[in-house]
Amino acid sequence: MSLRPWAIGLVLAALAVIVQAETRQFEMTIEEVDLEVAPGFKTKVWAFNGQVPGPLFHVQEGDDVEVVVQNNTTLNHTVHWHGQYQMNTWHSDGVPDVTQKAIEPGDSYTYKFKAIKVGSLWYHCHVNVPEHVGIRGMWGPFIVAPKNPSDLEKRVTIDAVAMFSGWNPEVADTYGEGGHPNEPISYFSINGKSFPMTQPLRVKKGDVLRLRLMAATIPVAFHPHGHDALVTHKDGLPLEHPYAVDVLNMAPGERYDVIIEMDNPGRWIAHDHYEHHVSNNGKTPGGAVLIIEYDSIESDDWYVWKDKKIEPDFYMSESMKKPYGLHNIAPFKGSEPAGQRRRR
Ligand SMILES: [Cu+2]
Repeated sequence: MSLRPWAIGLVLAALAVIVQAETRQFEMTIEEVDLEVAPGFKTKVWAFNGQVPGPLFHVQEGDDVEVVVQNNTTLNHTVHWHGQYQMNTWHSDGVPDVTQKAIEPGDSYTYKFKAIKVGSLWYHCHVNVPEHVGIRGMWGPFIVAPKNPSDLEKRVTIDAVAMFSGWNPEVADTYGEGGHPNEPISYFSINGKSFPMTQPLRVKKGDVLRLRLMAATIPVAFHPHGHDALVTHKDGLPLEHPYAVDVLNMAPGERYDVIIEMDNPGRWIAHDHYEHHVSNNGKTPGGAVLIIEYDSIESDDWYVWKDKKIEPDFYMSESMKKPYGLHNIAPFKGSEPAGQRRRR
């Protein structure tokens, strides 16, 4: 029996779908560095690839992911891939003493899983979570692109990631301390920086902004001025009925994708509406604040960011446009640690 040309075409198309899933191999280290969060405030962190947030993972639905994680610090860590289903790969779920032995100093561990769940996921350490995740920066974004994006998703012109976290200055210099209930979290940041060290989000009229908001370690009430935000996804999952808000509440760990139509030229603040989250250790202005700048608006002499040095990839928008892979983000890099003090 000989195959007709259309049948051969069908077989080739089916094969193309099967081989489309790629194996993506990555290496990631954990480093001890100091992170400058706000003017005059640095804290010791354990940083994935030396940066906070950790590097951006961007893969496609169905990809097989392998990550070799090398621990270059003096304490144990793991990586939990928050949101991944880990079908038949539960040894890669990253929970110490439950799914693996923690990665000891100088050792590495290889995580392998299939990226089945689509959307805005993240990853974080799962050892002594209140300290390692809560105040030492052990978290980063993991975006899984759908094979068939919705019509709304196809309209997006700017894809941006914003991760919210808090910091405790009282233990900033001392590894092994902090992470206790009711500890004094008094710095609040977006992508590891507090205003005025955050960055503007630059847009033009007609842009469709997709903001992937992630409440990594603190509750957040996100409020963009001048615009409504259409909530389209919760924890990566598409909502059957997207809804519009002007304040979005997020509990720690939650992620929401919102789509904002850039239809109102101006200079607009977008901030966490927990009042003390817009301060730096009690002083305003500060905290989890960004500004949406339309390119058609002239700067003013009195504008707080008139001389701002722009980091175009601060919201990972540049990296999100690159081919799939692991992307290090330069402005997230920590610095050489000073004055090591460690308590075990
Ligand atoms: Cu850790």
